[in-house]
Amino acid sequence: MDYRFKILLVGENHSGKSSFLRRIIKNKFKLNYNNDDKIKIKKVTYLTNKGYVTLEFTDTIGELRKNEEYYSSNDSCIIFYNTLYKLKDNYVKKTKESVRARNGNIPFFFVGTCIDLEHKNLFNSMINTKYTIFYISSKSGDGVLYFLNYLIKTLTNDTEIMLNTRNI
Ligand SMILES: Nc1nc2c(ncn2[C@@H]2O[C@H](COP(=O)(O)OP(=O)(O)OP(=O)(O)O)[C@@H](O)[C@H]2O)c(=O)[nH]1
Ligand SMILES: [Mg+2]
Repeated sequence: MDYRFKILLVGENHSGKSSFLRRIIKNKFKLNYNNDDKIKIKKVTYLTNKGYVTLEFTDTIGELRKNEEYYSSNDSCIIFYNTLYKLKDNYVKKTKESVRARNGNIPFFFVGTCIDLEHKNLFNSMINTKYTIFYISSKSGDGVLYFLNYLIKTLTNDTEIMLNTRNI
């Protein structure tokens, strides 16, 4: 059986949304920052042990208001934040309200990026009992495959589905 899901990526400027996509689509990483000024739709199809899974991502830009027209008909939403900073409760609350108003009760995922960087806040930001956070580095690829498998298992509601790829 083949699957198709629409996934909304949100998160403040510099939170690592586009880098995550570059890693999972091209298996590449770029250190220089492109301040995205346009929303981009990117698709990727993976082979799994249960058929093909196509993920269609909407890569938004920092400001919530500019993105609102893209906020509907998604199957899931991923909230990104850079682990150099804290994931702000207020931001999560506002984003969830806005996304839920247009998509109903879709699953949310929290991704903390830049875990390859050494910084004193990382330990603190990992003690977060409110949300389950997936920690990744788009630079090294650490945590990315684990998160993708989890995402696909949740969306397909199939605990046995696994990506066939070794490229991530
Ligand atoms: N070291 C390291 N740098 C990262 C990682 N992820 C992203 N970056 C860097 O952080 C900066 C911002 O990443 P982007 O992926 O462009 O962030 P964004 O969320 O798409 O930002 P906007 O498009 O402005 O909303 C870039 O310079 C990336 O190279 C990571 O896991 N590790
Ligand atoms: Mg971007």
